[in-house]
Amino acid sequence: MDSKLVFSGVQPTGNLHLGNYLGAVKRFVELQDTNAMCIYCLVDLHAITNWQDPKELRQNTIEVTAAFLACGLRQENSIIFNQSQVSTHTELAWIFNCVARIGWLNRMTQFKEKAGKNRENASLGLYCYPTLMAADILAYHATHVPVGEDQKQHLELTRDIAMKFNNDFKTPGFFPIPEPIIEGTATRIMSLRDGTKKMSKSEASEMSRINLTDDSDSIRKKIQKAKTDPFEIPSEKEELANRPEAENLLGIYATLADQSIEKTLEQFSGSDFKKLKDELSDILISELDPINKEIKKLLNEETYIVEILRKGSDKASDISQPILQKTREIVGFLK
Ligand code: AQP
Repeated sequence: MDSKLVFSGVQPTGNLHLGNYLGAVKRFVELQDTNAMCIYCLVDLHAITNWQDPKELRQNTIEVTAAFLACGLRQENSIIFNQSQVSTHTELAWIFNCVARIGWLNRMTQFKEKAGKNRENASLGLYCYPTLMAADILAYHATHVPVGEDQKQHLELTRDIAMKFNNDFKTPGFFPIPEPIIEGTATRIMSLRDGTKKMSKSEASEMSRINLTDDSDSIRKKIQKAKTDPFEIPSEKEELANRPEAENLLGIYATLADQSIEKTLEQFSGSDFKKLKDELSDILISELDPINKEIKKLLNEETYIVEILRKGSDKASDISQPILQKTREIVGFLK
């Protein structure tokens, strides 16, 4: 086992989409297959920062776990668990609420985007989401965090919290300063309907995203209807500036074909979008079809999934409880 300790989480707020898969879960599987210790969490406490129907939250937790397994995560190699089943996260989050500064939280762009104009009516949980995320990561002394580009600012806040805690309590190095892993051509997959917006579970239009549960016909239909522009595919990367939809589709193709954007442009330059869309549909279907079939199979095995989460939560508690106890001592709480 190498010295890396990897932690990341996904909200069980709906079906995972291509952005979650390429930006996060596929990376999780690659890291699992190195020698690093990997801990992956279904962050249901984060999910409830926006109201969730209780039945749907439960079902989504099962479904996203099934998607994790179908993508290749294995309980033998990674700890897979459910955040609300491990109380360390909320206890540490409270301590971090007292370390983080309001000014830091006020700068978080995701809160501004998600709260929108009706900020006064957003939940307090949505506002302090990043301190809970810091607790998720630091409760395990995680050193590396694979995430999509949208989580970069929250990771920086986690680093600031770790540094301030270590400094305030004169415990240098107690919390490691975690490194984000935001790499590759798929750190920000954009909506199929608007290349300036990220692909997201909460976007109203189903046509804006490819879900891991989509069958081949829906994948083909969504790609055929994806927004494009009237120009042909260029030969140079620079010519993609101001063509966000073209850049997005080519980026997805490049990632799935495991090749550079330059090589992808060479392959498609001078052709219209039909050729790109046809080949993109084919490559997407060959990647996602086995995952889709496996998710369906696993959804018939709910007891097995619930058991994986329970065992994972026990292992996660075993690692994070001693770190919480040490943190309590450092802060000055009685045993
Ligand atoms: N479009 C994306 N491209 C690349 N990576 C992405 N991620 C999310 N969207 C993209 C990454 O997926 C991981 C899990 O995300 P999440 O479910 O915890 O929350 P999110 O980022 O808020 O995802 P959504 O789909 O956009 O949900 P809503 O609509 O509820 O906000 C993270 O590592 C994230 O970076």
